[in-house]
Amino acid sequence: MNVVVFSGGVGGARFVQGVARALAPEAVTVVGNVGDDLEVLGLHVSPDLDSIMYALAGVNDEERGWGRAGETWRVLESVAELGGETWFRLGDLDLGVHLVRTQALRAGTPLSAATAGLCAALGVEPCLLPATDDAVRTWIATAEGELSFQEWFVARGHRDEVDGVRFAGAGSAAPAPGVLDAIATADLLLLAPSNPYVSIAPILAVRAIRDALTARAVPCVAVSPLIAGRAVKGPADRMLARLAGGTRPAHVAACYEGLIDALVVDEADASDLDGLGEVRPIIARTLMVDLDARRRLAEAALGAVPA
Ligand code: FO1
Repeated sequence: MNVVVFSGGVGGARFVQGVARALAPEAVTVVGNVGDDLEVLGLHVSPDLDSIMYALAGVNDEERGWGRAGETWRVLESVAELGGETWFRLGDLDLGVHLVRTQALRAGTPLSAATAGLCAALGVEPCLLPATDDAVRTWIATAEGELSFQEWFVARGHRDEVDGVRFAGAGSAAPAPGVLDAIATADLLLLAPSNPYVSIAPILAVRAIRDALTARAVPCVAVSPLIAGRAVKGPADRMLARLAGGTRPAHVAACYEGLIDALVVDEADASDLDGLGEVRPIIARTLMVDLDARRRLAEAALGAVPA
């Protein structure tokens, strides 16, 4: 069974780990969000691609949720001493990835090819593709004005309430090579339990990707990022309450109108399924505490396709 998973960073990466354990690696393609990408200290950083890549390579930092396990911060200390920018923390091991990627991009290598090179070097077997090789960047409308994604998320700790989201560059962005082929040959499409507004929406903002999902001939299953109306981490619950009018499963499903056939919801939400319409609920334990829990959650979503 071939599967394509659309994923953001931390939560999505954990789910992708489960999918990669439930299936043969060559059956899995992950399409990652690039709306969070930014330049730090002159280097191109792709936080969501890296979270997925590190998780699949088994070198991710479990506790922090982003970056590499066993990280050290000597370069950051030196940057701080020199008065450089330290608001976005790049660890020493992580910096190696940003250096190699940035050099490749400056030499004209597309982000998808640079990502493939990094994944191969780290022994990642599933195929990891950026949604696009073009620059799509997420901007957040707040009462303080429009903020770049990482200024809102990291520098300001996503405290500002969100009035709207914009994906600069999405209008003219093309899917990265391999994305549409993977969708066309998939038996199942999965939307990871990532933030619908800032992790999955920037992927779907690439018109040809959204069109391919709308015209799908195979099931598409989303996994809700909320448990009993609360996000495990991050601002997804606050954003849904403000932008979708609530945090029930029906509100999550509404974010993906016309794009999903089933929604995996937590056992805690099993009695709150009104308003799902055509979307079939799949009840599972969605808290991804360890690798077993991630695999079991993936298997619940994969169950949408008869074996
Ligand atoms: N998140 C933070 O909250 N603070 C950071 O300093 C930070 C640095 C960072 C460096 C590399 C990387 O790949 C991710 C990093 N993240 C950091 C996480 C990341 O910005 C967000 O979790 C995602 O963009 C949201 O998916």
